[in-house]
Amino acid sequence: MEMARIGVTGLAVMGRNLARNLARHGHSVALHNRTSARTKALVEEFGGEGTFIPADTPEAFVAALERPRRLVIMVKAGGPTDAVIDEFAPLLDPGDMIVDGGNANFTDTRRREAALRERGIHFVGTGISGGEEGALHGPSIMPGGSAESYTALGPLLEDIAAKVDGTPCCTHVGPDGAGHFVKMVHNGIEYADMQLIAESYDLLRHAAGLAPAEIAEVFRTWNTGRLESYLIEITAEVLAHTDVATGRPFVDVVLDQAEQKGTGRWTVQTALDLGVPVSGIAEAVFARSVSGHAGLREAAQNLPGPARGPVAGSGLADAVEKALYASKIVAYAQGFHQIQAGSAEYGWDIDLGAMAAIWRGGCIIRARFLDRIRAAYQADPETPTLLTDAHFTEALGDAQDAWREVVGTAARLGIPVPGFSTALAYYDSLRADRLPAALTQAQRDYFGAHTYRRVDRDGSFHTLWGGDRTEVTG
Ligand code: NBP
Repeated sequence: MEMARIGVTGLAVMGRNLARNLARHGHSVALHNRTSARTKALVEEFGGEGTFIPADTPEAFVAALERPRRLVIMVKAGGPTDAVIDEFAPLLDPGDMIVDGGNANFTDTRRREAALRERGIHFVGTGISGGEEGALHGPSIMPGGSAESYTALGPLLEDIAAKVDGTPCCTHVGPDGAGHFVKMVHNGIEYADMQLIAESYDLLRHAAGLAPAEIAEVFRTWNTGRLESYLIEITAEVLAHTDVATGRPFVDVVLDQAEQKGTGRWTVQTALDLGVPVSGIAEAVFARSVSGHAGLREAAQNLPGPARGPVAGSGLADAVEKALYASKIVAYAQGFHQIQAGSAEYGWDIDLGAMAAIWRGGCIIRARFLDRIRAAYQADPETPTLLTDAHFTEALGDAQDAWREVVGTAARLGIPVPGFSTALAYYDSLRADRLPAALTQAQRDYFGAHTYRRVDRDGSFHTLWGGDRTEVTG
């Protein structure tokens, strides 16, 4: 009987395209899906693309796999993933590998990895970005799990990953949940990037007075420069599109209420637990949340605001480009800070430059810019923040006047720019010689005797606020 090098269970859009990608690269693929109609449909439609071995039952599927077995799960994250693991794990032997390519929460991945490790099974939580098209033509792949499992899986995953300058957008991220953690932060950064692009559009529309088709041209131009990226490219496409039914700009017929669920929210929740200020990602998640509160927005429709009208001057688009680039540097610096903190907390030893390298292609945030980040970590792997890398410091310095102007203009016109504003506030907070946190600490000591530290000597202190205000050691 012919054996398969790898198997995929869960053949909805992602699993199906991943299986096809593997087959197109010459790997024989065993196929399984809870509802076997999907398995049949795949073989009928795409059977000619490579060697597929369809299986109707978990037993037949497992029996079709070469040893050690490589089994990829591509089902809905959460309960379904646990259900599939419970179904398949008893059929596996020590040394076999289960790859979870779904969008799992990294804490679930840590739990599953620990439980399966006890049985000698490698559980490889793997972040996969690039959506449906990426899964078929080359995604960015972020596998966690043991280094041993990567030896067996890496060559296959690198084969099907996107390539940039001949380098696969796939590398072993680190043990247990590291892969899903990095995928989570990737998605958080994606939220921030999209929010900054949305604010740029809003400013060009309502401050510069440009029409969507004109803004599409601005984005097309930006896409030939340092902002070149998939997200900028598709923004131009969307803005240039006209709604067939009404003849209006497509962006004007789409309901302006976004959802925030899953990975963006997890990124912020995890950042709070780790104590990492990812304000750019948080503002992006909150911006979607605000947009979705239709009743709240309706109730606030008549709140007073300034008159809105296009501002004079043709330099606004250039200023917005600078503000966007500077804010983007901040958002990415915050995301990488979170990966650094997660890596330290969980002992993952993640190579930050390698993460930037595997995001250069295949994934939603793919961009020329990521090569700069890779280079920054190559120059100084221990850098506490990307902002102090020479290239980024220069770009921020060059952008800062325009950045402040743009945030000021937005405030004057009543155009919300939470992403731009918070990025600038973060930048100014890090730069500040003194922060008003000193006053905060003093207040806390006043009402709660929480103590404070002093600038001029070690130790903690408390002032007897209710008494004679002498200072005692805390
Ligand atoms: P879905 O997330 O829509 O899941 C559908 C698949 O899960 C089907 O194969 C379905 O089987 C299976 N399934 C469910 Br639901 N419950 C099951 C259970 N209890 N036991 C066994 N199988 C079960 O598919 P998708 O959009 O292809 O995404 C797959 C994974 O990849 C998800 O975790 C997703 O978050 C992740 N992801 C998706 C994208 C994307 O762009 N779509 C990108 C990156 C990652 P059935 O056919 O029998 O109902």
